[in-house]
Amino acid sequence: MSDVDLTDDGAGGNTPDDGLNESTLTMGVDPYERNWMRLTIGLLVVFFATISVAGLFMGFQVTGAYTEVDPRIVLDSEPWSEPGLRKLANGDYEVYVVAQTWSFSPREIEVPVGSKVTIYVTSPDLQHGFKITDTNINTMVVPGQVSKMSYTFDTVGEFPYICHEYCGSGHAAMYGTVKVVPNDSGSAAPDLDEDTSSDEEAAK
Ligand SMILES: [Cu+2]
Repeated sequence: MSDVDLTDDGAGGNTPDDGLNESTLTMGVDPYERNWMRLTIGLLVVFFATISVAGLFMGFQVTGAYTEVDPRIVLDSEPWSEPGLRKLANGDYEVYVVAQTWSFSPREIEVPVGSKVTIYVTSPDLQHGFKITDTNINTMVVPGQVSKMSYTFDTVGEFPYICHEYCGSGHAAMYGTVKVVPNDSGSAAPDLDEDTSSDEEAAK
């Protein structure tokens, strides 16, 4: 079987029944190879477009380390000594979540529908994961680093969160729930115990 000589000057070499004479070669590239090149370049364009749209318009971002903490003492100091939900304003909350073997603290986060929640997560021991179902909240939790993410909960319901980095025998027990409740009181301020205390603290 004769090989295709891509440096062939057309003066000879290919026999007519190769189907690879000079008229079927563009810039000396075999038609099949040319199609694979097109497919490859097309896929690169699709991947680039996918990442661009997700990053620029859908809020998918690499979660960088928001700040660094000392994992050996992080739980001894504010705000990590009292993880949980804090109200910043109507419809605007922040929550500090500690992921450790083998639980999340807090285990339940309750906010009224429409609330924007900024989440800070850290770990004092091992590497864990933090993923809230049906949202784009999904990060690794690395000891010594604080991951920060925001999400607006627009639908009433329960959104379980889980650890998705295997962290030992109790890994499967690492879960919790975001409860998004109807904002039915008329006033935008929900009656949450944490909110009252944080409001008082904020007023000081
Ligand atoms: Cu885990």
